[in-house]
Amino acid sequence: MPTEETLVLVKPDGVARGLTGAILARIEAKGYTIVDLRLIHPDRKHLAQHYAEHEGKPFYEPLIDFMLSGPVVAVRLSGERVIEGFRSLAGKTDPTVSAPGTIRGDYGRDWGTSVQQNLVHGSDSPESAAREIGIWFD
Ligand code: DAT
Ligand code: MG
Repeated sequence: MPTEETLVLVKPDGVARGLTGAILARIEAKGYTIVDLRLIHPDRKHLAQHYAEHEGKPFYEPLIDFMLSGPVVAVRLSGERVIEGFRSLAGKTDPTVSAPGTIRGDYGRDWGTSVQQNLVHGSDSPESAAREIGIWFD
C-alpha cells in the first residue's frame, strides 16, 4: 500500500500571525514528510470547491470570507496514517477547548468569531485528501 497523503492548510490567521514556521516545525517533528508546499491567495471559486461539503451551513459564508482575508500555505504531507495523525496534532475544531499540546490548543482561541480562526485545515478521510490535494496542487 502506498504511503498515505493529506492536505494541510495554514489558514490566513496562522500566516498573518507568523505561525507558519512553528506549525511546520510541529509537523516535521512528528516525522511527516512535506511533499509539496505553496503560498496561495485563493479566490472564492477555489474555496467553494474546497469547502463544498459545508455549502448552505450557517457558518459557510463567514468561513469563505475569512479564508479570503489573506494568503494561505497549502502543504501536501505524506506518512503512515498521516490523515489521522495530523488531525490529532491539529486538535479539536474549536480552538478554545482544543487540548494544550495541539496546534489549535496552543495557538488558538475564540477572538469573537467562534471557532472560525482555528489556524489549520487537515483532510478528514482518504477521499477528502485525494480531492483536496487535486484542488490545491493541480
Ligand atoms: P475541521 O476544520 O475541524 O475539519 P469542519 O470541517 O467541521 O472542521 O469545519 C470546517 C471549518 O469551518 C472549521 O475549521 C471552522 C469552521 N466551522 C466549523 N463549524 C463551525 C461553527 N459551528 N461556527 C463557525 N465556524 C465553524
Ligand atoms: Mg473538515
